Amino acid sequence: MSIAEICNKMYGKTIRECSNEQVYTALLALVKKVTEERKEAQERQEKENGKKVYYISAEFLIGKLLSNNLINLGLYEQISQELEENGKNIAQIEEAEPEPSLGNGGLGRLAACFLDSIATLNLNGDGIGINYHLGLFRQVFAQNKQTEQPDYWIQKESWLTKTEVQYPVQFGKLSVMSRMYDIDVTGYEGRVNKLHLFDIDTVDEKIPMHDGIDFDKNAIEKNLTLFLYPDDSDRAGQLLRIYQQYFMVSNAAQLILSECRRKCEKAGKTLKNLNEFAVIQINDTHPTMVIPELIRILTTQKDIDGSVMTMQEAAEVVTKTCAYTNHTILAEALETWPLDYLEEVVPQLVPIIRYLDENVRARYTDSSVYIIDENDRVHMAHIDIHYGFSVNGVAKLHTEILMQEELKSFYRIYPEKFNNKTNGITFRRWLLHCNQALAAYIEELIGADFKKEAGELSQLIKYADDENVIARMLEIKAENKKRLAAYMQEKCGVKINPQSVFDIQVKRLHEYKRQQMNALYVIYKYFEIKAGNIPDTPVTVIFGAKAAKAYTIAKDIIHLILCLGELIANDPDVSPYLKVVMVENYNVTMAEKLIPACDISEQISLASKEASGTGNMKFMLNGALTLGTFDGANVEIAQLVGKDNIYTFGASSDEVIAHYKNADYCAKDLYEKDEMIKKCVDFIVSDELKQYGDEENLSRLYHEIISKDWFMTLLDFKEYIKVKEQALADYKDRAAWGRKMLINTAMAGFFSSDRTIRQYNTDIWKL
Ligand code: F55
Repeated sequence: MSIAEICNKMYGKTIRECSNEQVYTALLALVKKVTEERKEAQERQEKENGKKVYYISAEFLIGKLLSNNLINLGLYEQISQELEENGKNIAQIEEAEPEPSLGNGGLGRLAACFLDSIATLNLNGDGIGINYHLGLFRQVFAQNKQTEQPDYWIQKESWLTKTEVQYPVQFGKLSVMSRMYDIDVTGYEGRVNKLHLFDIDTVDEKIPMHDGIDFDKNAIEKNLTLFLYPDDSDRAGQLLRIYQQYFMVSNAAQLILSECRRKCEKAGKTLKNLNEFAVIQINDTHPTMVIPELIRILTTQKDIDGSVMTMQEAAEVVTKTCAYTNHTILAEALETWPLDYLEEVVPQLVPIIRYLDENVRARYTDSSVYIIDENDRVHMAHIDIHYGFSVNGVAKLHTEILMQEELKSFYRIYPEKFNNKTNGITFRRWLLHCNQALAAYIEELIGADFKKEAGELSQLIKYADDENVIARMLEIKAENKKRLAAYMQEKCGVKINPQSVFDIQVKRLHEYKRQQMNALYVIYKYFEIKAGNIPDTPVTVIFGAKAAKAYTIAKDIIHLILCLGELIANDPDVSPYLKVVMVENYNVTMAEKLIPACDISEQISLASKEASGTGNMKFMLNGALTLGTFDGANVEIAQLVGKDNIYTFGASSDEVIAHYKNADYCAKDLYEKDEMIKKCVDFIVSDELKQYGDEENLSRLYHEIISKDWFMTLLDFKEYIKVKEQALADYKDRAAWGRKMLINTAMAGFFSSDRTIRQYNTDIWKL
């Protein structure tokens, strides 16, 4: 069916007469129908007897799906042409689609890229997660501060399909009935898989955010799937999170076991062979309770042959089925739940967790590998490592640090379980869709193979010294910058100069990611310009970041950036040369607009702290040059492009780790002994800046930096300035810069999530 027919059927109108919203809804119907047909064809072909990967994750930051699905189904060209012929524009239709905000940041977005690649590689694999009614909050700035608003992303017509699948989930004091919703995951010229999102029918969306959440029986039923990770700084918040996690994994376990029972029966086997039919990838520790939950079910319900497994048998089967991915080495981010919280929410798991812990204690004397510690806290990652067959980090350096530092006692016991899987991104969304001009030009140069085989991008290298190619690359970048400027003007009412250097730092706000160091650079540059050192090319520093609602210092950093933006905009001496913008409500959709327009990609985390980063890969692919520390996947980017095509600086991870071990880092010393550092940091609490902001927030941040600076901003600050100034100076030589851009795009093939998923499959899943 054509769009015209659907518009006619749904609204009795022509495409031209329909609103963008109506056309969007018509396209939603069309894509769903095509996907349905593909699924049916797929089901006719395959017997569904093989092994399947279940990617369980509390977050799937899938972004808008219309264009993505059209591209993957091979319909994009045709549809955008039909729309064009009828006075509509696909980009404007896309504006009508709400973005599902089912993730915080990198971890959730990674899960979404992985689903795309699993389907593209024709692997049988589904995602399992939670259907949060209000995903992550919508960020709204008021008085130069972040406020959090509810984001009602689910509309009457959406990509969600309500299914008849329901499972009972038993908590300590109540039981609920779940409902499964599905979103089809289309592969690029590949199969259709599913994202299963569990929900309950009783959620009450009308509960106002500020009412606080009451944890009686009724409230859980109303709140369970309402928010994505509500503030967990108090007991109530943490309990809700355990409720959500168990809800997710109990549904996952029931779904997986019901699918596997069917397959086992057909094959004349029992659930003792579970690992021949299923492999479960545990995305960080949020789904870890799937391990005790599976053991619980396998030791209480009858197997196909009527037998019931012993604890030991069940633990063995589950260990062969589960694999764990670690995404952080920040100690404060490693989940440990107090045993009495688990006792309250999931008492049925406690004897199993105790059994698993006793087993560990019987085998090992090193108390650092126990599951339950001396304070009766349950270390979730320890369950995964003992009772899973694979432990992976997400970049070479990260995995190295896991093995040598954070998890070294585990690495000693289980060296064979540890492996690295450097993250990746889907090139469909992060090149073909978000940068259509560049994708088309690459196709002109090297053909279309790179769309399926990202490694083919390396063929671009042969044009590294071709002036015309470089000129065209620069032209495409300039067009993308103009488009972003127009978009920001229209949507946010901010004017940015498309001739300026676009220096962009977009990612969650965290002290370790050091947005505060970039803000200090802005202060430095402000002084420079005031002193008459006018930059050759104006600079636009763009930030985008949400801070967790209860993360005070992170919110203070946002306040600093917004105040600086206002102060500079109001200063006619400086504003022609320097502009600071913080985009509101940074999300996947905004990323798709910012990344193709970027010149300098800020990846400035304190070495050893950013497990991988994936924004760094998106920027590189789109021809931005990285300004970064030797952290996470930056290390691998630097190796690939070579030192002339990246701007690196800062203390190494070894140095940083040594500082922590020796407790010898002192921010105060650096602040007092260096006049320039002192001048920049003091500006945070200057009268000039306070005009635009709040004394309390600014002085709290100031004191944090001079007295604590846990992530060593001042350690790297001077070198950061130096290298950033070098990058800005290099920008002037457009041809040389364009060559660096081309090399970055050419070498980005390694960071395709197709490569990552092939490695997961070869080394871990073995589908
Ligand atoms: C979300 C919820 C909790 Cl409770 C803890 C962490 C998160 C989260 O969003 N983590 C996250 O995004 N981690 C990031 O994962 C990426 C994908 O592996 C990495 O690239 C990135 O370095 C890491 O910080």
